[in-house]
Amino acid sequence: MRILLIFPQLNNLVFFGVYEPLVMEIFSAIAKEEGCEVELVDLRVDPHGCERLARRGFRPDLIGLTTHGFAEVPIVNRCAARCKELWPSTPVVIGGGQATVTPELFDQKHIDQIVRGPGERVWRDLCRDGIATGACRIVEDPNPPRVYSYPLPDRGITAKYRKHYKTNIPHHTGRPWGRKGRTGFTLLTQGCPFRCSFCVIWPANLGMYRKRPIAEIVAELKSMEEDYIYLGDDNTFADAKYAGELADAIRAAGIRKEISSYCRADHICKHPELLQKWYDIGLRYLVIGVEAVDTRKLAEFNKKTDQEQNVTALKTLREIGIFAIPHILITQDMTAVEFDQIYRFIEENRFEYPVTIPLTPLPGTLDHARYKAEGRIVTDDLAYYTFMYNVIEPKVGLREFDRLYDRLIFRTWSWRRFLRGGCGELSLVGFVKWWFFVRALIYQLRWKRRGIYRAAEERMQARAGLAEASNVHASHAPIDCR
Ligand code: B12
Ligand code: SF4
Repeated sequence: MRILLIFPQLNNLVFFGVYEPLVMEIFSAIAKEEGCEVELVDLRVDPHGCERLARRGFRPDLIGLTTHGFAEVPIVNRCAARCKELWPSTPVVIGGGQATVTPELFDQKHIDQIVRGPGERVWRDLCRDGIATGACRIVEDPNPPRVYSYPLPDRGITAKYRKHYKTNIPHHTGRPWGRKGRTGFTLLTQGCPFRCSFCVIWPANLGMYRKRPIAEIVAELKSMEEDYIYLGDDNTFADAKYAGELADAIRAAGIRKEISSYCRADHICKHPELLQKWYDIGLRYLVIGVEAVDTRKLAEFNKKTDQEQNVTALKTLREIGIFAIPHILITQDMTAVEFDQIYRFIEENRFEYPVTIPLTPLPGTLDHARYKAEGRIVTDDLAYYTFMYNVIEPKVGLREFDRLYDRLIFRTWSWRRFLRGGCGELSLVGFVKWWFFVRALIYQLRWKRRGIYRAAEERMQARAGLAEASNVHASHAPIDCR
């Protein structure tokens, strides 16, 4: 079979870089093992790639498309429709986290099969047996393997785009290894054993947490030419024994890379020696899900951590020499005082790259179900679900919330913080870049937020209309004489 793999464009300004389409490299390797011929188009860097292939006379027998996130749903639908224009008789199959949580949002007219959850085995079967035609089917692997195993990703298929895959975050840290540039991307695990209320990872992976065989990871890291590796896992260190053995194997193989990954605060507190071990083999950046700066809120998120663990984990990372990139959720119940608390936390901890995200209720999460039931979601417009906008009715009102949020960002990237030494090891050049960048970003957000305010006004009018109608209805309602 001739297979076409497509990675869609993303719906947003992605300021931290473009990472290789790993899932497509994995699927290319599987397809080739099954004797297929494979072409890949990464629409992020090659927007007219499909048209070019069609002009060249390329006719695929099967098209595989991945879905990334909620904000990409219309993009994926447009892409599937375009594929059907170019190749009307070729089946289109989609899969990925978003296909898993909201298969119903995808355009079943132009999509022949939607795969939910882990897809490596389903994909192999498709490459081997082809796809049954007829109405769109939603399928999932009935018995996904407990171990997440796949062949060495086919990085030859992305060689033509390779120069574009790099991180944009300038590591102007003054450290010898600090630089920006070419980035490799891989995974050690898939999914997460925890159940945080705001998080889409566990629904997107059907609740599973799967680890890759250590030998497979070592072979892959060895084969990767980049010195800087992004581990896109969600919870790399959940199994400390496994993570420890993996670090030992990486060291024994003589692999030396600069690594960034993700970790929970409690794992760091329980196993500081594990983080030291990973530092020794190159772990330098760790996104840590701080989420909130008080324990009550962490309990509301079902995060299963507390503020003391947050503080201890950050201290441990500093001592080891790993850069902590904290992710902090800005929730809609926050008052001005709580915004100040977040700022103080950022300043006290001297973070180089703090990330403050308005809580975004993604479909599939517990939070989405909750806010939907409470009628507090202001807009369902997917363009606002990129972790940059507030789409829930806040306690202090929409415009005031946004004002407080912008103020937090401006204070975070203020000369005051930098000159007081509050930006850690961030260099002057690095700071200046961020200073300009966040200002441009906030002005762009302000422009786009007008759509949210309009949606909120329409909702208010609709509510007022409904209330009026029900009053009229009540005054004309026949008296119940029973
Ligand atoms: C890598 C990544 C990116 C990359 C982009 C993708 C890339 N390769 O370059 C970068 C870093 C640029 C990025 C950016 C963002 N991302 Co992102 N990203 C991820 C991440 C960490 C990994 C995805 C991935 O490639 N996994 C590797 C593959 C192998 O695994 P997989 O996708 O699960 O695939 C398996 C199955 O799903 C299935 N499958 C997948 N595709 C297909 C296709 C077919 C045909 C079949 C049969 C099966 C199948 O089979 C595979 C094997 O089992 C995920 C989190 C995660 N761990 O999933 C977040 C994630 C997808 N990103 C997310 C977000 C929000 C963003 C940002 C908006 C964040 C921000 N504010 O800047 C940005 C911007 C994106 C935008 N809208 O503009 C959210 C999406 C939430 C949602 N549902 O909307 C996620 C889930 C993170 C999170 N914790 O919430 N991201
Ligand atoms: S936020 Fe982190 S720990 Fe919580 S469920 Fe998501 S990936 Fe797991």
